[in-house]
Amino acid sequence: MNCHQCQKNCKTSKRAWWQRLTRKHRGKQVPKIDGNIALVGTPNVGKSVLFHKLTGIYVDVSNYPGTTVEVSRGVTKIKGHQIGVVDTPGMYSLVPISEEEKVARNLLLQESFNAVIHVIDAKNLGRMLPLTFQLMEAGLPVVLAINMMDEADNLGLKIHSEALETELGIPVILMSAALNRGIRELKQTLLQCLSSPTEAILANLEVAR
Ligand SMILES: Nc1nc2c(ncn2[C@@H]2O[C@H](COP(=O)(O)OP(=O)(O)O)[C@@H](O)[C@H]2O)c(=O)[nH]1
Ligand SMILES: [Mg+2]
Repeated sequence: MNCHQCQKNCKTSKRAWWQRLTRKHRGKQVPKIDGNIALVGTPNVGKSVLFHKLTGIYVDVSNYPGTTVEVSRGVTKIKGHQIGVVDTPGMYSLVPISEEEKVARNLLLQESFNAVIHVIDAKNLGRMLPLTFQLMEAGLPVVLAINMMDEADNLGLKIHSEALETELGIPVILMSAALNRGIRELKQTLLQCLSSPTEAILANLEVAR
């Protein structure tokens, strides 16, 4: 039996259902956002795992305008503050080659962030730090999240985060997003970024088309 053969008055029940739904959401306010952060880095470093650890399950996934590249957005709550989080597509360089890299770069250029978290793989520091420098040179408020520390530990690799912090002059956090390691420290750092927002100096970078 399909809907049109149903004995009930469908029109009435549909209206009642819609009224119930709108009543439920009436009066609810859109949460006030206290700041915005972006997750950037090459593919497979754990950006999306970290994104979900920060934001939970309620995320908005949409195509970046004019492209088929998906961008996820969510909100993280830290000590009463609501912070917008965007998970950017994988990028190797601020000089884009792929569609994904163009989208990631355009996001960084067109939106304003309190912190740009560069997520890197602890096992491949040398290969990944050049993008950190590019992001810093672009004037972005970079926080370096050295992820996959569990794997680095298993390989006997030691990373001196304090020395790196001093050398680079930016916050450095050792973490294993998949194991919830370092998430608390990262959130603490993000709170500090909220109270001292840095304006990106992007004048010398043109938006890639
Ligand atoms: N061992 C380990 N694996 C991780 C960690 N974080 C992420 N991964 C894994 O790395 C892979 C890539 O993660 P994903 O978040 O999709 O990377 P993305 O491409 O940067 O978004 C997945 O298989 C994750 O489960 C971590 O801290 N430790
Ligand atoms: Mg991802």
